[in-house]
Amino acid sequence: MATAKAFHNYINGEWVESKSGRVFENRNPADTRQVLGVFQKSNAEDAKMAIDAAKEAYKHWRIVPAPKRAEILFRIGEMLVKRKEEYATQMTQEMGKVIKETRGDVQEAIDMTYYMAGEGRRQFGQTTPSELPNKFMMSVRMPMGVCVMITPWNFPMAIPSWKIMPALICGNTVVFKPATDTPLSAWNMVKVFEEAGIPKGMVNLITGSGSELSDPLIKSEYVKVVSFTGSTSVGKTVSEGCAPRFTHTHLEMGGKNAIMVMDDAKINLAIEGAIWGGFGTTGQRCTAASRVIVHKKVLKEFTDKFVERAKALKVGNGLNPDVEMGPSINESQLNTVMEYVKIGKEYDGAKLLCGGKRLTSGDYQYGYYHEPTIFGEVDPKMRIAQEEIFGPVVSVIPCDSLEQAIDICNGTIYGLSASIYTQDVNKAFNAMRDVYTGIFYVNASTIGAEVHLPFGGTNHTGNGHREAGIAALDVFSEWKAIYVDFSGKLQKAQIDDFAE
Ligand code: UN1
Repeated sequence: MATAKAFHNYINGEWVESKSGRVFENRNPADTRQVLGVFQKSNAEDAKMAIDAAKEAYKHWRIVPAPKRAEILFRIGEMLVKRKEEYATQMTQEMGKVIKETRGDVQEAIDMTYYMAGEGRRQFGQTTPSELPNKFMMSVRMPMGVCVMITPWNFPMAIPSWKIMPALICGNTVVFKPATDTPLSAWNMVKVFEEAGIPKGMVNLITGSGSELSDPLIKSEYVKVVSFTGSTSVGKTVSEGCAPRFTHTHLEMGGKNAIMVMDDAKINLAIEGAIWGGFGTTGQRCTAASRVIVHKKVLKEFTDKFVERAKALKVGNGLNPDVEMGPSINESQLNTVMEYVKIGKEYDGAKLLCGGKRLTSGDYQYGYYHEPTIFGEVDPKMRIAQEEIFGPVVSVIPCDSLEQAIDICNGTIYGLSASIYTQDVNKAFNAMRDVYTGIFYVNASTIGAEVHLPFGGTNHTGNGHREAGIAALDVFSEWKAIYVDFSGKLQKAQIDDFAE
């Protein structure tokens, strides 16, 4: 067997091995015989070096004019465009989602890069009249310093770009720790940064396990922002780890998103939305539609057709353009899916309508494949309807009215995305107002957010911040209020304030 290519960390503008002397393999979840490369299993020393490099680079980068910072981002965007197909192909190989979706992932990174490059000429603050004559006042966004990005495997280029691009345009420097399942896409992205000519230390990449790197990264006194996307339980650990130093955190965590299908909905459209939202990315999106709340009047028609469509989905290697659903990311994720199918059947007592099994025949034996699975007659309190599964498992929950659908929709600890299918504008607006999520769709699925609106959720999905859109700048910059007094004297009103 040919030896797999070794990929290195990128620290202070150099490609370097980990001080640990250890590496880990990156295997294709669609065919685990394929090793895509070996990557550095970094340790605390590597984390420290990366943080030091970012800290040093910050001294210069923070004063580079934002429109000049933007020029580098525009170059990165152009290079990503040229490499889109190559990077999408490698992404499908390393994490399994189908090629159409990985093209979308790279495209989202391109879109975010251009969008944030545009912010280089905006980053507007406020100017407002002073109470005093001959005095101006304004607010400006200031960069913060070293930002640590801990990113997930399900959007291996898009999500890092949501964090890195706004951080850079605001004048910060970055330590990037991608998920262990997708180091190649992270490496590809950083390769583009290097070739676009970023100053050394501006972006540093260290690969390795979260459990080993989390503490040295988030507990460093030099790190000013930690931006994390992943599970709610890990997010809690990140939050607690950052709290003693008041390090700013941006957390984007779990979801249990619902599509509501009303009795006046266009049923076929709703079914397409439920298929795309439930089984796109093999259900491994935080925005995945893992619950479909259906009005009883259309329940039978919807369910029959939904199950028929799910059964017909072509599961396989995502590089095959006909394939509609790829494998789970790894064995442990597949085991979670199988565990939840068992919980649904045995503990919850829900009705399994289709799927429910791992696929093992033929070429499936080499990957982590599972059938698209639908449970019917699901009670909203069942575990399968409450807990994030992150796999191709959808619960159909019956309802009697819009009000009940909204209650069910709001009845989990999460609040990322939701959608309604209806032809009634009043129902749509009612739901839009009363559903407590960060993202809401009308007559579209729960997935497909674009880069220029805020992305994030309520409740245990987030901690109040949003990425994407202008909102992202609030994560990676701090306001400074500036008063300029050109009266040349201590103005009386100021004295009065003190005299009171
Ligand atoms: C995620 O699920 O982790 O809105 C991100 C969407 C994608 C991003 C999803 N643009 O579904």
